[in-house]
Parts: sequence; structure tokens; C-alpha cells
Amino acid sequence: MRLSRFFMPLLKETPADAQIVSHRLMLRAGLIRQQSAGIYSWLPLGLRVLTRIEAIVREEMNRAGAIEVLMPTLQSAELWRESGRYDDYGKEMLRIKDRHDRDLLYGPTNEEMITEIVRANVRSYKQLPLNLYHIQWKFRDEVRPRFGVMRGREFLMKDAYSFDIDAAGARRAYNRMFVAYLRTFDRLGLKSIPMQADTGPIGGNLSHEFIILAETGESQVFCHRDLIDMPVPPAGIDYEADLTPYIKERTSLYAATEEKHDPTAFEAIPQDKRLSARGIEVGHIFYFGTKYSKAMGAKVAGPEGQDVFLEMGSYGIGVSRLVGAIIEASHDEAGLVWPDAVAPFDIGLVSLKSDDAKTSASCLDLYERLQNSGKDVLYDDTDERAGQKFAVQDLIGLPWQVIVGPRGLAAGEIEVKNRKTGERRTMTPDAAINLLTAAP
Ligand code: 5CA
Repeated sequence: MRLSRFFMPLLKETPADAQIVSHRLMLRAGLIRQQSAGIYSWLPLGLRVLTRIEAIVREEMNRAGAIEVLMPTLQSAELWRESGRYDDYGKEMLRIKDRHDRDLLYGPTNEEMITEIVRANVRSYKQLPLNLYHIQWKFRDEVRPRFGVMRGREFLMKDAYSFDIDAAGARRAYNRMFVAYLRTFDRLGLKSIPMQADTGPIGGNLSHEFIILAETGESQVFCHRDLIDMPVPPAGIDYEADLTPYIKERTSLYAATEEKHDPTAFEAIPQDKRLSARGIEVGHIFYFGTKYSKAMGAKVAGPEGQDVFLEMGSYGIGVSRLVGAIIEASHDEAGLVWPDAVAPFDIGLVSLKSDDAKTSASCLDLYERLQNSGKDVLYDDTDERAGQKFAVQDLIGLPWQVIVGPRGLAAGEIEVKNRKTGERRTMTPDAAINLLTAAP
């Protein structure tokens, strides 16, 4: 993509009402634009990041055996009256009337709708287990939307729902999601810690929040320090195998959010290993048994022909919140520092003199060769001055910068900068291609 033809509206001034660094940087680097409180447009750079996160979430869900569907954002109030949550949900739910005066709502979550789909289509235990998920916009009329996409009113969520014939099966489904979540956040360059958590309006009595430690996080959390660097399950993990030993190991050390905090258990941890910190909740998994299946009559024929209510769990990831969480974990004074896996482009190619024929020819050659080897390149072909171009590159935080100017070219060299380490090296264009297209 040529910058001269791209749409990347940067802000010069830091927006006064943005309180945390991720929100400030998302606005300054033109990732999002606020449309109303807690409601954002995703501009091209932001959308590219969001899409890449979504792809990783999808890949790990599929690998764990979940199946993708897409449910609508608007739901009928009737479904929610069946579960009893239409009244319980209160003001957080956005309620809408259509032209026939029917009650609709903008979905804050989808337990009811997915239960209806499974109730209508699954008749026998032989069709189980089943885990269905979608990645869809949600609306919650939060009392205090804040910190940009961290606590929005409209936000993108991955929500999965598992259906099993018995509690043991449901626990296996829960364990699979537990492992898939650790892998997903690791691939996004984040260290997540599963913590015992409150189930709130979703229900049930077993749940884990996946927390990223960050000073700006909204949750107060308590845990054993050794959890921070625990290894993550490998890509080849067998999801059909018994994952219990793995989950046991992961949950053997104390980790809880404020609502579930047990000071006695916490103080039993050696003092130098106690961690009381702030965290961002990027995912939340729940086991709630037959709460929805009983209320909504979702049952199947069991092995002996008897009717059995479905055992269920639900599993959420805050996809749009993750953009903010990744930035909180990875930035510096000059701007964003994207992990390779989610960067909006792999490389920023900077021409130091766009009106110089040799420089332009060299840039174009690099641009084409890098793109042909599968790299996404943002080519700054504008006629801004060099200092300004460097500041923009640092602000948008692409993993690599390739800087091409007449003086270097006269010596047959260009410059390559690693955004994360700040290291700059001069080399020939061929050496740069080799470096940047080497397998990650
Ligand atoms: N139905 C369940 C699981 S699918 C559910 O809704 N869980 S949840 O309420 O915990 O939300 C799942 C995830 O969505 C949270 O872990 C969080 O990362 C994200 N999330 C929740 N509310 C917001 C919000 N207002 N803004 C941005 N992300 C949010």
C-alpha cells in the first residue's frame, strides 16, 4: 500500500479525554474514531489489526474443535423471556421496537439464541459434543464506557457455546477452551493468567477470567508470581486427550480476581511470590450446567432413550478489547510497537526523497520484491520531510522500517530499523530482502 493513496488520518494533538496510553495511541495513530460514547469506527489501520486478531482467535478455536457460525446482532425479546434474563439484564440491555411493535434487543451475549438453535436441531446424544462459536458485535449499555475500546458499549466478541450430554463432557469442553485461550493470547504476544472469577449475569459457579497484567487494567487481581511465566501448551496439543493434568497444574497456584479473593489462601503464598496487581480481562470462560437448557427446554435423547437436559458452558474473548490490551503491553514513548502476529503491515518502506528518480526506482523494486514474498508493506512515497516520516513510522509501530535515500544508495546501501529494539543497520537492498523475508 502506498501511503499517498492510503487513508491514515493521524492526530497531531493528544486527545485530552483519553486517559490511558492505548486509547491515546489508537486515536493519534488513526486506528479508531469515536462516534458516540463507547462506540467507534474502525479506520483502515485499526481494522487491519482487528482482523488479524480475529484470524488468530478463529484458528485456535477451530483447532480446539469449535465450529463457526454467525448469529445476528438483533435478537427477539421472546427468547430472553424464556430464560428469564429479559427482565434481569436491566439497563445494560439496549431494547428496540420494530415497526410491528415487537420487542427486539441488540445482543449483549448469545446463550439464549444458541440454545434455541441447538434445541431445534439436535435430537440425540450421538450428535454431541458440540461447540459452536461466532465472532460478532455486541452491545452493552455500560454505565461508564471508558478507556476507548477497553470498555466500549459496542464491541467485538468471540463467543463460543458448548453442549454435552453430561457434566464430565462439559468439563472436557471447558478444559479445551482453557487450553485454547492460553494458546490464543500467547500467539498475540500476551502473557495471560487464568484466574478464578465471579460469573455475574451469565451464571453458574465455575469460571475463569484470563487476565493480562497492566497498571491501567480495570480489575484488581491476586496471584502467585510464578504464573506469569508458565509455559503455554504447544500447537500440536491433542485436544482429544485428557487435558485434566494440564489444567490442574495451571490452577494449582493461587490466582483470583477481587470478587473471588481469599486473603487466607493468598497469605499462604511465600511473601516474595505474592502478586497484587491490576489486570485487563481479555477472556472469560463459564460452566453453568443446565441453567439455560432447563429454562428453555433444550434436551436430547440419552443413551437409554430418556430425555436429558444439555450441559452447557460459554466462552468469551474480547476481540476489540484485545487491540487495547496489546497496546498497553507493547508501546514506548514514540508510539505503538506491534507484535509481528498482529501488525497492520509488516514493513514500513520510507523514501527519503520521493522526487529523486533513483530513490523511487529502488523503493519500487524493494516494494515489489517484499510484497511478492508475502510481506505487507506500507510504502511512504509522500513528499513530507524525513523527520516527519520517521516520527510517523515510530508512531504507527510496524515491526520493521526500511529507509531509502540518495546518499545511502550512492554507496549501494539502505537502512533497516527494528522498531522494537531500535537497532538500525545499513546493508545492501538484497541483504535487506533476505533479512526481511527469512522465515519468522
Ligand atoms: N457469554 C459470556 C461468554 S461468551 C460472556 O458474555 N462473557 S463476558 O461477559 O465475560 O464477556 C466476554 C469478554 O468480552 C470479556 O472477557 C471481555 O474481554 C469482553 N468484554 C465484555 N464487556 C466488554 C466491553 N464493554 N467492552 C469491550 N470488551 C468487553
